Amino acid sequence: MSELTLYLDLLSQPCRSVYIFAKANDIPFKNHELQLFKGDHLSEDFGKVNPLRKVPALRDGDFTLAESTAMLRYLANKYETPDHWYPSDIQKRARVDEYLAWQHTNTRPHAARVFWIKAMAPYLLGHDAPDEKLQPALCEFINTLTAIEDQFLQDKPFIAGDEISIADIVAIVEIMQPVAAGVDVFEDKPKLATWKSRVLQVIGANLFKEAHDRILRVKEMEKQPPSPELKERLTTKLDYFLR
Ligand SMILES: N[C@@H](CCC(=O)N[C@@H](CS)C(=O)NCC(=O)O)C(=O)O
Repeated sequence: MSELTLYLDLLSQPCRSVYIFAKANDIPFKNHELQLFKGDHLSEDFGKVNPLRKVPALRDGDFTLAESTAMLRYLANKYETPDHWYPSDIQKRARVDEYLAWQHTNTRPHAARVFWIKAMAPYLLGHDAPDEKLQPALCEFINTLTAIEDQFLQDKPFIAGDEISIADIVAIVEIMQPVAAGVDVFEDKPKLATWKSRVLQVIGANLFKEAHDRILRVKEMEKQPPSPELKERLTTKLDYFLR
């Protein structure tokens, strides 16, 4: 079998999904760590792996792939992981696909917006973002959590039913981004908190902790101001979230 390389920066939500899935399934891979803050993804070499210059990226022999959800499906298919991760039953699989499609315009951007406003703004600007920017972002994110509880989980243990799937991994790592910024996401959300415990029970608390180690220490960044180059690069992104 060809050598699998994953290009990852575990500060990134989609990277953590792919990392956790590969590790939880004992899929052998070379971890090519990139540091987005150092601009590693802008190098010529990385451009050959992913011309979109985003992480995660995957190389399997001569084959390269972008987009975390495509990678999760590829790994599940190629390594024939236990069926529950990406079920062969077409209706269960459709449930997984439903969340994977929905999150692109819901959990992912809403969690990212809270993270950027609450954690990245103080780092880049040297002070908190105005509350009138944070509150609507939090509101939007909380509505997303309610939708996950009411529409996706309903009364099931996991998104696709009785067993964990890649949709649960994608959801939990997205939800952890605002947690890292200091938001008490699970307060008043007992259903979500119980679901999180179930997910951790399957993937293992140690793996979850290891994958989230850096992001959960992100507020420590504030002690050291960004370089002018980093500040310029990230401020463009912050402006987008503060729009
Ligand atoms: N939809 C893509 C998103 C990839 C993405 O946006 N990655 C971010 C990190 S979370 C990135 O590489 N950003 C670098 C940049 O935009 O310069 C996926 O799920 O893989």
